[in-house]
Amino acid sequence: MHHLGITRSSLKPDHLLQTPNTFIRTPLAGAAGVEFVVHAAPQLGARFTQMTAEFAAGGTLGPAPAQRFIYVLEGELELRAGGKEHILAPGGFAFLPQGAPHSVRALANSRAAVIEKPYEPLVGENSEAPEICVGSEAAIAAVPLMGDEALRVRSLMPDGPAYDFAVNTMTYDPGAALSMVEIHVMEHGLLMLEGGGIYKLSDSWYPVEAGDFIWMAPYCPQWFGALGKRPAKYLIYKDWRRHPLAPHPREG
Ligand code: UGY
Ligand code: MN
Repeated sequence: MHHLGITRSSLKPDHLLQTPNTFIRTPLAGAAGVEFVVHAAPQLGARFTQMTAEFAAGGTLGPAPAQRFIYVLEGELELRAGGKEHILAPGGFAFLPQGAPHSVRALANSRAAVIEKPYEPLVGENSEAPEICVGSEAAIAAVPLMGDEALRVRSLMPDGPAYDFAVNTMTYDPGAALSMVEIHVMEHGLLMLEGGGIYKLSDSWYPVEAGDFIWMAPYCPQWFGALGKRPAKYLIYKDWRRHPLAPHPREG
């Protein structure tokens, strides 16, 4: 089928909208029975990677090159980490600190969002080390954003000085919107999980829907409003709690 070169996908210097009709799958060293759509990577300008991992039953992820966060979209994953075994169903998630031995195996055909980020240790502080965290989104309290009950945030990552990134879900009732255009130093990786709406990125407005991925560079102006008759929900990564002048592991 020909699409005459038409897609909603768009790559600009400070953002990428990547829609499923432009996804290309690739195997990656270390993993078996898994194909990856690499949404964001240093090659794009991002300081983290975000992928969708598509597992055949029995497929396994290899060791992580950095900290790893997994959020199950579909199917069932068996995670072994910290001497325990966990079964992650849709909405289940896990954070594995850099270097934490673990294994991930799909018990059925499965899909998961996988976010990996080189750890930025705290300099000159006797800080605690980040710890393994496994949970389920359904068990996390939803907090209204800036008091707006129609826009609810669930923080999946533990928070505290040891942790250098955050992953949240944001759920918008139909018609709900961010109360302001945000411009901030943190970058974002965003996967639309449900519903849709309009995303403003820099000077462009895009219709977006479940399945789309967005990368926002630091300082990319951003705003979202939900449209339609059902809530819109996305999974969003941001770097967090590190001074912008602190040396980054990739830069030494
Ligand atoms: O956490 C955030 O920066 C979030 N409110 N950004 C966004 O939804 N684009
Ligand atoms: Mn933001």
